[in-house]
Amino acid sequence: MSQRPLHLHVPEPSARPGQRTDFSYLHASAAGAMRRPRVDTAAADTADLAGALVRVLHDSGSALGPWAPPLDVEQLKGGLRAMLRTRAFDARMQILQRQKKISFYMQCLGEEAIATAHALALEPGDMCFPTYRQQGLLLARDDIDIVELICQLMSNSRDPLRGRQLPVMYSYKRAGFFSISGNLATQYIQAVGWGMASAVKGDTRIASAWIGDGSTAEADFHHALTFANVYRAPVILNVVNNQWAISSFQAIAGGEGTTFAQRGVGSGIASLRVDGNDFLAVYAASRWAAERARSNLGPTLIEWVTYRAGAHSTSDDPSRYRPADDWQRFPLGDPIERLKQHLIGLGAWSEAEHEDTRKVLEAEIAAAAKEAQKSGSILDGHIPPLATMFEDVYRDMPAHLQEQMRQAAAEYQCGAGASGTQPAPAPAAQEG
Ligand SMILES: Cc1ncc(C[n+]2csc(CCOP(=O)(O)OP(=O)(O)O)c2C)c(N)n1
Ligand SMILES: [Mg+2]
Repeated sequence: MSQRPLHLHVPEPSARPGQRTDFSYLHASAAGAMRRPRVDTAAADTADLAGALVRVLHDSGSALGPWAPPLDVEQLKGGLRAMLRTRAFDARMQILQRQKKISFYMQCLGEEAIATAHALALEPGDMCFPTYRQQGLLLARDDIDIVELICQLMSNSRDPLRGRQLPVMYSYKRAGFFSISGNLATQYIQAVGWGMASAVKGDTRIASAWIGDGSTAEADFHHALTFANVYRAPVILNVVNNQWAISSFQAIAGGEGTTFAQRGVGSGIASLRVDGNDFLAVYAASRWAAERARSNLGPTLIEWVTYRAGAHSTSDDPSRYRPADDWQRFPLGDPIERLKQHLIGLGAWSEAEHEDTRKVLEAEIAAAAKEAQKSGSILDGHIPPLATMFEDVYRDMPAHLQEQMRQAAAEYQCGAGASGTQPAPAPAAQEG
């Protein structure tokens, strides 16, 4: 028997700055190669789909195989526009953060297809429980005022959340967008609970839960899978595997040697591993999962394979821990470029139209940012009145809070309900 000392295995990415990542670990299947089972398939029968990669868009731009969805040209153009809008929004907000008008920002660069195509696959009334990287769920819609979104980011006097949430942690009940929590993974079990409640009430609305690769290491992820499986909750369990959790490679959360989708199969849940940079595959898999949930066939876990092209947040510098050319070399490419090539291949789009659309969207967002700044920013202290922090918890404010509000008003000379300039700007947020 061996007497050698024991040791642990600590997973490492294949490359660090200055080296070249070996992306063979992704095990990407060919476009069109994976079968599309009936929606009432048994969880165990999805094992092959949880280990491979469902893809529709070929490098040539053609849509291949049984997952190719029946979207018409106008819907495809709408999807491309939603992705371009999301990217333009992120780019502008990144600049505003560097100008110190926003304390903190998180981009979804390179991941735009996931939220925007998923939004197209849901029905009004369904409820998403997103993370901070699904702004595409909101930006894909025309009924969300982007000026209001920017006011939230600026924590200014028109911020609908009145400065109580970190920038990017939006809340839009009417758009089926549950308040984002800074405590990772909590929303996963809440989504399952919401879906169960919908079933208990005999409603027809389904839930969609969101989590990142790193956050699947939280206990809430596993609790959510157990409840979703046991009660066949009407929920889509999205896992966005963008390869990184700040500076931790996805293998550290358990993605080495197995996939996140395979965890779903092991928990008795039908699961798919899907190319998250392929707008058509994202839409098709989301529809498949939504149909299962709506037909009382239970939950579906979908691992979206993508790449976090930007920094984790404005507080992060990825050049310290990963090769700078990773995104250029990422085998699943850029979701916008891929859908663009598909539309050009169909004869429904051109480089010139693409450029024009990009410019129009950039102008729309620049104008919205200008409008939002009229309500101030953290630079000039035009933040919601201090007194508002005592409101909205109790219908009738208890005496001790009334007293604290009075003391705060005396201290800062800003009466209850008064609006206007605060004594000192809020310090810049430093969240991960
Ligand atoms: C419970 C908890 N632990 C740690 C953090 C700090 N934190 C914020 S984001 C993040 C990384 C999450 O990575 P992942 O789940 O892969 O999502 P991604 O940022 O890649 O979209 C960490 C560790 C937190 N907010 N909450
Ligand atoms: Mg991640």
